[in-house]
Amino acid sequence: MRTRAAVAVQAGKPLEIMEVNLAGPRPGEVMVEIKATGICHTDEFTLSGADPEGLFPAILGHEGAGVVVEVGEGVSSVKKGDHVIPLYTPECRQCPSCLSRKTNLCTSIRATQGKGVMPDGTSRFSTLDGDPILHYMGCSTFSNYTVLPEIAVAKVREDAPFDKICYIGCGVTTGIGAVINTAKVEIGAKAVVFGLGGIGLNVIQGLRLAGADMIIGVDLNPAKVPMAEHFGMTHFLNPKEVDNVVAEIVNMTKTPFDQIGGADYSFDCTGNVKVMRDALECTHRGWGQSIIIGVAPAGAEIQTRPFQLVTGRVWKGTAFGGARGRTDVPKIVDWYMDGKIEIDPMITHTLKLDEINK
Ligand code: AHE
Repeated sequence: MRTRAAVAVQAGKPLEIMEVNLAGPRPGEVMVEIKATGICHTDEFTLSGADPEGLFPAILGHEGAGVVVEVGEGVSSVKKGDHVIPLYTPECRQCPSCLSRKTNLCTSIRATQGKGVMPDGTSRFSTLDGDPILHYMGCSTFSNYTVLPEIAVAKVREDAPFDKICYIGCGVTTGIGAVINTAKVEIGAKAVVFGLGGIGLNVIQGLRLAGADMIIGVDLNPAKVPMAEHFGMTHFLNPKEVDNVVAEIVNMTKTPFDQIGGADYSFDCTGNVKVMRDALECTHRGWGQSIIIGVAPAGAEIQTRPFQLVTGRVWKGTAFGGARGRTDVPKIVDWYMDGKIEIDPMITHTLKLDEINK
């Protein structure tokens, strides 16, 4: 069939809207009509050419929602008409990673996914001249229709609005999941969120959901304060206004019973490796945990004194918020529909596919 898509023809160039060919789903695959998609910083990271896994031409996009229109042979978990959210972290429930119960990072198709192809090594997209166009993160949601492996779609309730729940395909799950799955934040905790963009806001609402007492937001842009406070930030810190961010946070988190100070948890939502160091070092001696979420530039490395870890601090990372997509994403859609979490205030712009480069 033919479909319209925003194609990343080459690194550093705007996406090109064009008609492309899309082959039907092969065994174990499904075709989805994408009803809405978000644009994530990671799409931009890849388009810029900075992503070592970036391959072109490709159809980007990994934060979508839509309807199954066709299923390939052997597909049993979804059927035509089902509402789904594509998963860039699939859940096969059979690979050593899924079976370990220690990680959400299913590895059954990650190798082919990183090459921009379906599990059989071929692409379903091509130009009208027949030249292959690569998939992206196994999703390619910047297309009116796409094909994904069955294990890379989460079936969700049909009364949820596509233009809101598409955000659960990445940002919402990544931020909230980092709190509840990766850090496992407890009631009463003191936490710090570095970077008050979409991921940071979702970390903040995850912290509020988890019952954190203190949620310190750190950002260079004070204009982000109102939205962060709306989602639950209790204190704001602008690094430009203090001499030493780490010392400031340590002092802010001291209590009459704890004159050592330091956050119980911190989250990096910036991708800046210098901020990641501050995020680690502002956590509490003995038990502080710092969770890296932000995508750092290719080749960038983190640094700290080993003593920071020797004295009990833990540095962790998280992808897709530690969520098992087919199991957890439907629940997060329910949380949104039941009013436990908010998405609507974060949807600041709605564009047509043709406006995607705006
Ligand atoms: N291809 C990049 C990896 C970029 C990266 O770290 N991606 C994050 C965020 S994706 C959604 O925004 C991630 O979770 N990746 C999981 C995965 O399996 O890649 C590079 O640097 O190589």
